[in-house]
Amino acid sequence: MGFRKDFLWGGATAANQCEGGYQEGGRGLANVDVIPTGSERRAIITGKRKMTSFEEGYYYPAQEGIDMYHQFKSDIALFGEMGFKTYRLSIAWSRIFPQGDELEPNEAGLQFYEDLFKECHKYGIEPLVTITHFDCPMHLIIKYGGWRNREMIVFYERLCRVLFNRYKGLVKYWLTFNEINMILHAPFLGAGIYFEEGENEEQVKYQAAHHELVASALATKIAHEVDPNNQVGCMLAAASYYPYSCNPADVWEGKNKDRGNYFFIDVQSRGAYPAYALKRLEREGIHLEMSEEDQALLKQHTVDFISFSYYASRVATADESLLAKTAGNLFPTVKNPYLEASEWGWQIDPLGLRITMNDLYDRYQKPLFIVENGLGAVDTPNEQGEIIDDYRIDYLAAHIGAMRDAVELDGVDLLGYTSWGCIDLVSAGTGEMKKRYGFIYVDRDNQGNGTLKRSKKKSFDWYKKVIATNGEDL
Ligand code: P53
Repeated sequence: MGFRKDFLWGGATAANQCEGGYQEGGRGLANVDVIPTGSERRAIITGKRKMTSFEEGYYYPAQEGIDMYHQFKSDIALFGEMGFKTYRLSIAWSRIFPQGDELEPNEAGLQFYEDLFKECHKYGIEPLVTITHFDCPMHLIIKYGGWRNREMIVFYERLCRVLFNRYKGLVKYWLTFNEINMILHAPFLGAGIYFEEGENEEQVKYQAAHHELVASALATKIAHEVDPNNQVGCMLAAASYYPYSCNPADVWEGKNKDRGNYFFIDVQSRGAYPAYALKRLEREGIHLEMSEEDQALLKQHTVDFISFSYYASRVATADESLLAKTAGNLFPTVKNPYLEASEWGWQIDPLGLRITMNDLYDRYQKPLFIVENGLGAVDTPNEQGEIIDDYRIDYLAAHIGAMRDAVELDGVDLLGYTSWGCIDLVSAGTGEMKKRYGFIYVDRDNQGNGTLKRSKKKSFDWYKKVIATNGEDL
């Protein structure tokens, strides 16, 4: 009963939110570097406001992140102390190919990750590597237009070949694109795309998505060729939509909203564009350049497992007047009157995780991997300087409990769980430091002040116990 014996407990980060060192080791500039905090952030990540270099008067939190580039050894030691079996991290593409279109990789960048992976193995930690978590070399955006351009597949393939060959034996678990559906909601952050006046944005986004889907299949093919032990996953920003009411129009809306996200995984896991998507694209006058070779590749090289993030469930309605009452986040949702929300308006719904797991497992019948989940909250040290984050423990205990139900009671096959931001890092949505997810506190504020010193929160020992008991003692 319970979780597998080899269940992969751990935590997750992304290069752009923790590494910093943006000019170190020959690293090139990336989209994530030039995204500032503040009121224009949303317009920038959604591709409406173009920012392609540093501008006067803005603060760019990714430049230094939490300085993990320099502190990864002591940070990984702390993960080891908690008993992590896995650590999810991402590769900063522009460390490996600073411009993106070079023929030869940058050795300093490759060495950095090699050292990092070796450090993980010292503690028996299996790296889980996201090949791209939102970042794209800036040169590829300026010269080629990011993922809107088919050439990107060539550059991504080159990156993948280098990674799979260099890290053979060090890395076994790979994710091709973080939250691949984010391309629809934050195209500059997700895929290096900004829009030109008057262009058909949906056309651009779906063509770019097609390029990513083909690149993902190609990566899966190469990963398996280089090492048959490699396991490749897709990654979805998941959470099922609930219909706001039993009005069939709301139910239908919910189903279509879900399909808007499943579309990507349907292609990556089942190997073809689903009928509903082809019909919708046709109806909306979106024409995709898609060759027979593309279709064969998609068919033959489907993913080994389904990974996803889950923070909050979503609500769909056909009633336009309710849609105005959105509750935080980049995903359109109506406020759910039955749920409490976080300080950032993300609704807290542990059962929703079990529902989402069941939906995904019913649909794909492949092992699942929860690679992000957690509570973004303000942590205030007490007089002794400790962080007593019982709210975080409550959130995680409830979600891990629901995940255990999905495994024990529903029979879902789950490979592992990595909580998001196991060490405090920069928020992707807002660029803030004060939206914290970690078991480890980092002394740094929204303006970039602070010593960067690490300290354990109350949840540190709690998670250590959860791992030691394989999720029995929450
Ligand atoms: P933050 C929303 C906005 C941006 C990225 O988000 C997101 C989401 C949530 O669906 O996706 C993931 O930092 C992402 C992480 C991110 C995390 O959610 O805005 O993969 O990079 O940090 C949490 O609180």
